Amino acid sequence: NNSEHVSRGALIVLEGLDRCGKTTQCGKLVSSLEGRGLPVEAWRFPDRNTDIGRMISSYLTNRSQLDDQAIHLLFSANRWEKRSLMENKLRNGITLVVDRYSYSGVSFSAAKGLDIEWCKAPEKGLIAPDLVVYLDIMPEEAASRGGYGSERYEQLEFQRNVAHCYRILHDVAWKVIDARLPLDSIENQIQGLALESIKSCQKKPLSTLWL
Ligand code: Z5A
Repeated sequence: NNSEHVSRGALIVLEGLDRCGKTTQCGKLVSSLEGRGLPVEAWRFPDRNTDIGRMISSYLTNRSQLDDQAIHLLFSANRWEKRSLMENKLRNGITLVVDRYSYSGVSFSAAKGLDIEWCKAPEKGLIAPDLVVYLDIMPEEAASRGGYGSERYEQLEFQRNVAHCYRILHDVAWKVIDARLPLDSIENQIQGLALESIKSCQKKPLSTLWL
């Protein structure tokens, strides 16, 4: 472990409603950072490859039922089971570009009517992102992109509630980008923000979320 000799990587999170373009933009950002020779990895939550992730996937595809509180804690546990690996990667200089994080966790559960503070509690102490990019889109517009599949949350009315909860969580450090802009324009904006964050986080220690 040579982590004491390398600058740490940045934790970069993309958030937004379903179909806002997060997955597309995470891919573009990772390629462009790789192209600059920067160490970077693409991550996403839920990570469906673990035992907990498989339980989440089964719930999302309506193959199992769980109480709202139970699924909330599983989503959170799925982040906790990855926390130490994330820390190792960041300390070893690798930037992580993450498609959804705790903000999705809280917004999607609070959208069902769970208390927002209750929803935040299990997220406290996870690694805080250095940059949160919110791809802003009206639920109606996201729905019109088509491809709402058959997963549990892919319904317009529910996405409206999620948008409302994201607005409550919204903090001044978030960078909000209009998700209706052309792909290239969004890509360029995110790239600029990411490079700035990678540079500035080198002087900052890792910090914890919501503590
Ligand atoms: N969830 C939760 O409840 N709790 C948690 O803690 C977490 C998640 C982490 C699964 O997530 C569900 O889990 C999710 C939240 C909940 N439910 N919902 N809804 P997921 O990450 O597996 O699935 P997703 O986030 O819904 O991914 P997605 O459907 O792939 O959406 P996306 O990544 O935001 O969009 P995209 O695939 O990049 O783009 C969508 C389409 O729009 C595609 O055809 C693009 O070509 C097009 N697109 C993209 N950008 C543009 C622009 N700029 N203009 C025009 N068209 C565009």
